[in-house]
Amino acid sequence: MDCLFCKIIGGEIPSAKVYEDELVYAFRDINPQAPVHVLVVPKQHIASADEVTVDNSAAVAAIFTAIPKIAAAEGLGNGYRVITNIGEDGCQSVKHMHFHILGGKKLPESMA
Ligand code: DGP
Repeated sequence: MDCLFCKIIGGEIPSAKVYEDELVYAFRDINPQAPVHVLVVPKQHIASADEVTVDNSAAVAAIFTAIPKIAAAEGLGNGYRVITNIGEDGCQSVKHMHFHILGGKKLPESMA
């Protein structure tokens, strides 16, 4: 499968890793939109959050267990935002589910 984030997880494409466990990989976004901008992805290829099922939902639980650890390590004690884009209207550019952690400043109130 020709998937950019699968290649990053596999080390074929370099990334600035910030966290890894059995199910989860997290790395800095190449085009940061806030002082802290980390992408958290399942090691298993899941195309988007719209593809989550009871059979693969352990990956989502693992991601949301990792997120507070990453946020603490990044110094985001004052708050942060977690976003996942889905499909065409959601402007998802990479078809491997990922959660953006954005923080390090007061974020805009508007989300859309
Ligand atoms: P989205 O638009 O939600 O699909 O977000 C995809 C993000 O992936 C976007 O913020 C930029 C980031 N990105 C794309 N290619 C690379 C890459 O090769 N390395 C890293 N670190 N991030 C990438």
